[in-house]
Amino acid sequence: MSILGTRVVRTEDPRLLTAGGTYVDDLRVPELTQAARVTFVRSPVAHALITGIDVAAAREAPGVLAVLTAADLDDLPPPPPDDGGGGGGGEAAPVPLGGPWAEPLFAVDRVRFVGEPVAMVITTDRYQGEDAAELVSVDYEPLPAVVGTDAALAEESLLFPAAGTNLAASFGAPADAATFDGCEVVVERTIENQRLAPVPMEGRAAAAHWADGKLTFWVSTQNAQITRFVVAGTLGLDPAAIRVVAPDVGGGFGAKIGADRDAQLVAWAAKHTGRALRWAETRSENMLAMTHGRAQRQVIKIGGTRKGRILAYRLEIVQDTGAYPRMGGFLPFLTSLMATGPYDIGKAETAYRVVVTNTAPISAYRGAGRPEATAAVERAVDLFAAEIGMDPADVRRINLVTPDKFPFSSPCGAVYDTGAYAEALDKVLAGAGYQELRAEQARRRERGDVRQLGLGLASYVEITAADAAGGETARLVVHDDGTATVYTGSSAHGQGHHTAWAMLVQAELGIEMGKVTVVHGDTDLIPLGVGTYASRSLQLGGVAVQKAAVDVRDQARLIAADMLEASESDLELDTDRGLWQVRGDPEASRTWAEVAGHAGEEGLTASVNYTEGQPTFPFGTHLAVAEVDTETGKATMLRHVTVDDAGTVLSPLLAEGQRHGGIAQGVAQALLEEMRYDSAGNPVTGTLVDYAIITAAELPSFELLASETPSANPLGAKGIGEAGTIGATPAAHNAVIDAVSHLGVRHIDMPVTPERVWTAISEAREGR
Ligand code: SMO
Repeated sequence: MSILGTRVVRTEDPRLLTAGGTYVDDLRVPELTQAARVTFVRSPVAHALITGIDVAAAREAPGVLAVLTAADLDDLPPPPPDDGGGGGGGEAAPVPLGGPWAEPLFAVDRVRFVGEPVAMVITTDRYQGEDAAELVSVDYEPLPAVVGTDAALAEESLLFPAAGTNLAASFGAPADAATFDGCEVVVERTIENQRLAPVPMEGRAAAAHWADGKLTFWVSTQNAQITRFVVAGTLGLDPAAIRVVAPDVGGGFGAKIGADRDAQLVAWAAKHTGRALRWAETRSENMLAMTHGRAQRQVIKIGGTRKGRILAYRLEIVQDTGAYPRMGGFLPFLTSLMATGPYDIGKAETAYRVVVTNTAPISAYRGAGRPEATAAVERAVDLFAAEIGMDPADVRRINLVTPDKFPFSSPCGAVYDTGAYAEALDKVLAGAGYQELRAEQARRRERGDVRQLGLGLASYVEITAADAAGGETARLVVHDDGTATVYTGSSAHGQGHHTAWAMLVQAELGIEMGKVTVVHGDTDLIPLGVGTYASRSLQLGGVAVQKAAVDVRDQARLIAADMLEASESDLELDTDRGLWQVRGDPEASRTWAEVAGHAGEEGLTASVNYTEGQPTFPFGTHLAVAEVDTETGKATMLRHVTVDDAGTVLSPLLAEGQRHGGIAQGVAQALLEEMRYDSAGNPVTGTLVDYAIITAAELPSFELLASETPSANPLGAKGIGEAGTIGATPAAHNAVIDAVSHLGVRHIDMPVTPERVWTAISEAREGR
């Protein structure tokens, strides 16, 4: 029986959950024994000209080996030219990354956000760095800060005067007045998808060593191979002269794609000074200077018939991309692509603008553009349902894409592969006892209870492995002791790749999981790879592993046939026992160790670069049940019931783990989290006291319902890493609003804190 689909526990956990993990700052390798410590001097102001930097006092401080600023960056290749936009792809608006928009390594003559690196102190010990950094004296001439999308668009202050605008990119057509012709009901609303901090358990960290013309760079990243090319470009080195190693990585959530400027500075400084260096940021630095996510202002407009048929939808986005147009400029492209969600809407328009502000740069964060699409359309559907007085579940069912329409070309340009959307909705409604919950809600409303019940639905579809064409690699070696090693281009940072890839090898070859070692994140061993983001691992990297295993099996069949003097066609592999045997002659068999021992010089090995994959479209429905105290505004989550269909499930335990984490993170956005700045650009939620991450105490046990609608790839798999987040946010958000909708509340922006809910109830009661 195949191990695939069975409840295998995570093989990496005994190591990761005890003292066994080796993160960048834990590395005890010979190259780093003498490593000095890096401490960054960061801008304390949001927007200012730098008129002078005096490092003399810092250079004299105890333990200081060097103090470096932009003036020392004299050994770099010239900055990228104004390419008129390099980011994005496909139909996306080009996002400028070079020319006047280029992001320097150290701030040169201007700082653009609190936390921006201005200088670096290198010391023997870490504590000395904290002291010496205080002695670096920077003269700032303050400029008016741009905070929020309105201020950016007003352009009273410009972050990049040479660009002449705060608008980095724009896309889409002006609203067409005819789009909503024929709609009996049209609802329009401006909503905020607030800025979030990724808060990985392990913050950013890097270490570097330069010797004999070769750079070794250890970094907490989702993509060692991409990082190698990024660093090569920045430092003007041949990629062959760089080895990037990602050891254990304590969470990334999109914010550790590649390597950002702080980490690249560590690599540069090691080469520049010839010293081995280490850097691991503090939690405070992480909150300020790691990229943030989301940060969209959205205008949603939805129209249809009084019987619930949605006919037209328009989504307009202003994306706050923070101080520099990094990947944040690309997010609204994905939001636009998925704007109409799982609904069959005849007319749809999207438009977006990307603006810079004096805040931390925005980048990918669990879902990267797709949660924002779902949050918008799921609010829109609920607003529409409220306007026509229909149950939101019924409005969804009427408008979901029907099974006969797949592959479905959405009006926003995506082609959804497979799906059973209404089935997912109905499964959740039945599983939750939706009608009984509505009856309970009615009773509480009738009685005028203080604690009211809210039901929040979110039906979603998302795109995973959107960049499938980039492919993923795998190399498999079976050794002559019967063990195997997988070298994967995918990159584990908590997901459980070791377990999953070993399951695939056992399923194909019958080599027990315990005998399979998985290696990732070392460019000397795996020069070619893409890494882990966009929920791409299993459907690309996993398929590559499987294909490598099939290749190895085909080779082994020839060898075993030769050894047993039988014809190939009589050879069979017993995957339960891991034995090659001759059909009808149980005595004639060979183990993997024996077969590998007879392989030629090269050994028994296969390499695959799987580039034939296509993006896939996971889908599902979430129902959140919330209780809201109408006197305090506090919402408590009572239940969360979901279908998250990610195609064929390889490892039920890993898939459930991804759903659990995703739901928790999604509910957190709805209820708790927001990274805020004051009007001068000072972060006011810069610690974990002010920035409320969610814990198990705020969450109910999740009720996860099963559903598997295979995709077309060899494993039938779609991505599951982000789906939970995508469905959970609007479900929880809608639930809280639903709990107080009978009081006249139609919308409350996220996070729906007690204060906001209480205010909304008060305003509704006063008829405002
Ligand atoms: S936000 Mo993800 O790592 O694509």
